[in-house]
Amino acid sequence: MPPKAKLKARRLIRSQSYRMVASADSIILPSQITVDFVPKLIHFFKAQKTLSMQQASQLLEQGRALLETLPNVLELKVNDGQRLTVLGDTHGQFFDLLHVFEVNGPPSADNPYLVNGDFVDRGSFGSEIVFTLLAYKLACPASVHLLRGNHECEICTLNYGFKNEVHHKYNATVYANFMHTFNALPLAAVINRKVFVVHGGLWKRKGILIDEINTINRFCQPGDEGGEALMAQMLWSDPIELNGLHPSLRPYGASFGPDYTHAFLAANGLEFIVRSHEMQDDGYSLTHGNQLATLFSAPGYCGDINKGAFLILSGRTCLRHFIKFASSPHPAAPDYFDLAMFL
Ligand SMILES: [Mn+2]
Repeated sequence: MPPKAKLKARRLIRSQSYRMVASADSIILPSQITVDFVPKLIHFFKAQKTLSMQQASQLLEQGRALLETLPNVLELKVNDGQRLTVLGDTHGQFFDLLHVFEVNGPPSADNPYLVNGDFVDRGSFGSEIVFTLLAYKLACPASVHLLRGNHECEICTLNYGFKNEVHHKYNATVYANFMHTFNALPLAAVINRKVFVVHGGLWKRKGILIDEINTINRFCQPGDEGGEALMAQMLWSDPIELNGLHPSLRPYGASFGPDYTHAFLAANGLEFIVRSHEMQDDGYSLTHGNQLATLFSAPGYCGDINKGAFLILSGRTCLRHFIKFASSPHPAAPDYFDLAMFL
C-alpha cells in the first residue's frame, strides 16, 4: 500500500473507532456529511463543545480533498428565479454568521452561499465558522462556495488570534491541518460572467486576465514570489478613489484606483466587483462609479458599532440587494487576539 493510502486507511480506522466511544459531550461525525447533520453540529458548537482531534482533522481533510479539485477562479451561475447570497469577512463571529442563516435561511441547494474569506482571527469562534462552512460545503458542494481571505494564512493567524484559539481548543496538529486546508481554498469567483468576487481586490499590473489567475499555484502561503505574489495581491489590495496605483500600508498588494477597476472589468468583459477586507460602518459601500462594492459581514467588529451586511444576487442579471444586520450576543470566550499579542 503506498504511504498516502496507508495514512488514509489509518485515519478511517481512527474515525470509525471514535464513533463507538461517543458520549453525551461528544457528537457522532458521519463519514458522509449531510445537510441534516449540520444543524446538529451547529447546536454542538453553540454549547461551546469541541470536536475530538480525530474528528477535527477528519473534517479538515475531507474539506481539503474537495476544495483541491476546484479551480482558482470559480465559475458560478444564477438563473432567473434563483439567487446567491454573498458574505464578506466573518472573522470568528460565529454567532453573527448563525444570525444570517436564521434571517436569510441556511445554505441549501435552493439557497446557495458564497463566503468571501476571512473566516478566522479577531473573533473567538473561527474554528466553529470553518468547521460549519466546511460541513455545509461537504453536504451541498454545488451550493456553498468558500474563498480564501488574507487571514487564511500562517502569518495572520499567528498575529491575530486563530493559532492561539486552535491551540486552546485543539492542538498543533489540528492547527497544521487548518493551514493545509486554507491553502486549498479558491481565490475568486465569477458569477454569470458579470460579477467578480475576490477578498481584497486587484493586482499591481493593470487589466490582468482571469485566465492568468487560473494558472497560478495557490497551494501555498501567499508571498512575494511568482504566482504567489498575484495571490497575495488579490487577497490584500484595497480600492482608493484616486486613479492609478498607490502604495498600501498592508504587507502585500496596493491601493488601486477606479481606472484599474474599469480596465479589469473591460479586459474580462465583466460588470461589477464585490470585495471585502475592510470594515464598513453600514456593512457595505459602493465606489469606483458604483462598479465596486466592499462587503463586510462582521457587525460590532472588535467592539466597534459597525453593522454587517450580506448581498443577495438575483436572477440572470445578478440584481443586487444589500441587507444590513446588527451584531448578535455571544457567550463569553477568551480573547485569543489579545492573548496573541503577548506570545
Ligand atoms: Mn481581510
